[in-house]
Amino acid sequence: MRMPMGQVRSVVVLTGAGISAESGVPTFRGAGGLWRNFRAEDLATPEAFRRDPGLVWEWYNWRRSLIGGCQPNAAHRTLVDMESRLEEFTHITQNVDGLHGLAGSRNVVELHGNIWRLRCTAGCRAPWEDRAVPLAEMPPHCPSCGALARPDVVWFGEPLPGDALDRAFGAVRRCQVMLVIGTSALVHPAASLPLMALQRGAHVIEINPQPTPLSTVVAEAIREPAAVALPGWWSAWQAEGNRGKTVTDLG
Ligand code: BV8
Repeated sequence: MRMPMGQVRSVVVLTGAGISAESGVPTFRGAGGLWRNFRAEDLATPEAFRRDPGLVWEWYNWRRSLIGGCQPNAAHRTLVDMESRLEEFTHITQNVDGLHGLAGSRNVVELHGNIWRLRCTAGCRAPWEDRAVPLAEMPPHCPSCGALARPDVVWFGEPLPGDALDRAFGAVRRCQVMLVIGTSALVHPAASLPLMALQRGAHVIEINPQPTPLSTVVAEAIREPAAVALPGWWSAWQAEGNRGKTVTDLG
């Protein structure tokens, strides 16, 4: 079913680990995924960190070294172009790899935090960026008060940042089109965003080489890798006269 081009005023994009796959960042649940070697419950939880902060930091230090060598791909770059041309465009990501920012996306809603930011476990100060690979100190400590530092990411069982969730839900309520790119749609509450968009009558498009729980309910399921499908989709959108215009311009 084709998208109602003329009625589009607001576009939302939700990305998951799959958009970074072609940059060489392992996904969480796919073949060779990050979780394959570790159970998420063992490492990405506050309990795991309390039990063995050194082990959890070893995992994050390893992931940072993996991601540190990766560059954004054509899908990341296409989202930068969309952000610059679409009047109402909200980019939401579950990813913590920072590749959207590296590609040049300026206004990304990071639902699960960012692996390049650390925060003080005593809460004495705001989170800070540390891109050192490997980390200078293991495990790292707060430069202000000396307490143990933690990755500034959302672990399982932890609430998502309220401001990020508010922005995400607000944008989904307003959108006519939502692109869901590279996510298994299993992790909540992020996975509820496409369902909310569908309930409100938005045209939801999934880009994923594999089927997900969303595949049977979205308007379009594009079974291709993001770095191939998204540039093509965006070119077709612009060719059909939606050169970054909203419905008021299109008449
Ligand atoms: C919370 C940061 C409450 C850390 C991450 C039962 C039902 C519903 C919910 C739950 C439940 N049981 C427990 C829960 C809650 C839980 C949850 O959802 N669990 C799931 C597993 C069932 N959620 C939480 O705990 C959340 N918090 O609920 O708090 C609360 C409220 C108030 C007070 C206290 C508590 C927190 C969730 C956040 C967890 N943190 N990451 C870190 O990364 O170290 S989640 C982690 O998974 C990443 O952020 C990742 O992005 C995210 C989702 O995974 P995906 O991005 O989808 O990646 P995945 O590998 O799964 O899929 C990749 C896809 O890409 C695949 O489909 C593949 O086919 C596709 N692909 C591959 N190559 C390509 C491609 N696509 C396109 N192109 C390609 N080339």
